[in-house]
Amino acid sequence: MSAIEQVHGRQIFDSRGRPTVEVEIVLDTGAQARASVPSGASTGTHEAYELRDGDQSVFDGLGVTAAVEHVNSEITAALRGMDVANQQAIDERLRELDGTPALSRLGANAILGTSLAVCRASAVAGGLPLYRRIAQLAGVDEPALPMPMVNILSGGLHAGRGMDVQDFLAVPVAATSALEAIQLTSRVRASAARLCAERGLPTLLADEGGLSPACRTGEEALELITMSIEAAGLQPGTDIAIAIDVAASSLYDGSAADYHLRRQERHLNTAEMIDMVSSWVDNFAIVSIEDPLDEDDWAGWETLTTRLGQRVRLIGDDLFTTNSSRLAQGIARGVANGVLVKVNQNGTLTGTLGVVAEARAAGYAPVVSARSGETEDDFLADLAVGTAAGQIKIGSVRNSERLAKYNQLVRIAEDTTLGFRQLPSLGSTPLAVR
Ligand code: 2PG
Ligand code: MG
Repeated sequence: MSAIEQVHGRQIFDSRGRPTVEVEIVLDTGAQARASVPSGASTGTHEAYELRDGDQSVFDGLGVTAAVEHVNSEITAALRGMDVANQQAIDERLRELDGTPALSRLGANAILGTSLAVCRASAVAGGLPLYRRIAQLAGVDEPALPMPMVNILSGGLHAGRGMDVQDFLAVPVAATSALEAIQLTSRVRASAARLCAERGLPTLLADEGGLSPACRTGEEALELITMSIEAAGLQPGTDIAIAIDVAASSLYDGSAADYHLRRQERHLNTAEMIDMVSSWVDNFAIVSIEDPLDEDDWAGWETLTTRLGQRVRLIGDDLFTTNSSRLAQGIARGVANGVLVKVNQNGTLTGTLGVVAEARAAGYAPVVSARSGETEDDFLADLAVGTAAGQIKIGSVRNSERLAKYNQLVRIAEDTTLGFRQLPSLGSTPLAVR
């Protein structure tokens, strides 16, 4: 047994320069490990609670000194002496200590940083690569490298609302290895940048390293990404498929009960949103759509899933917020067929692994995902491999906080016993479309 001797928190800074929590675990053997916490911009209402100081005179209220203080006082006192190998007991202890459903007392950021650092420390103590340790905890016999979905064009809250839809991503369905996946999507990103430059569109980077060409409509962006795939000498659908994250909760206007597409000055109701998204699926090589409707529009999601659920992967992000009871509700209502997995939406590693297992048991594809605000921590790469999730969403192949994760996948791929996940099919329908 290796006992926890100290849990030490500190305030560091994420890829948007905003404060975030980093936690360092020290074991009685002297071994140490640390982890840090990501942060979203298009956050779901039902996410675990990110504790911010709120003092507007310091970092616009975004400081996390209270959360850090909780790590350095209550959390370290509660965990001191516990066996670092007992992740589940530690995560339960953290939840009990907090005592609120959304972890709002101590802060989900304080708790998650601790939970992830504990996992890393237990990998160090056990002499295991992190992905092997996660596989042990997840009960996964065959860890596997994931298929990435790579951000090419960005809008929404990641790009000053320059486009209404948040993400257009490339999925390298023809890739047979993680390295080839990175190489193929890099070609698409490079040709998208070339096309933007030729058309006089901006090529500066959005929050996740994608381009934000300010297309007025979803169709324009889909045409641009399709042309980028072709200009890279690749075939849309068979080499590179397209994924979309509409992030529709950030378009939804609760008082008017409609979706506001600001770039076109159009307001759509749920049925019109479903029609729009369906026409995209008819006309472009789309394999998955995330959050095409608002996080609480359950009835709309039911209609949408009946209409498109056999043709594309419908992924709930703000809808499920990596939360067991919301996912259970979705499964019971036949809503969506995929779930985005974000550790900080849940708050603990054990809770996150539970969501992955529940998704898998119901035939929902898990997609392990970064946030728009990230640090150099590469935990996510090991999480995707260790859970054999099948898919990972990190952002674009730009910016060190993104590349940290891609580079970790490259390192993990040196373990030649690991397989690489092709895109899972939907029933009998292969997901690469044309
Ligand atoms: C999303 C994520 C990552 P954010 O919506 O899926 O792209 O964005 O971290 O801002 O919620
Ligand atoms: Mg999303």
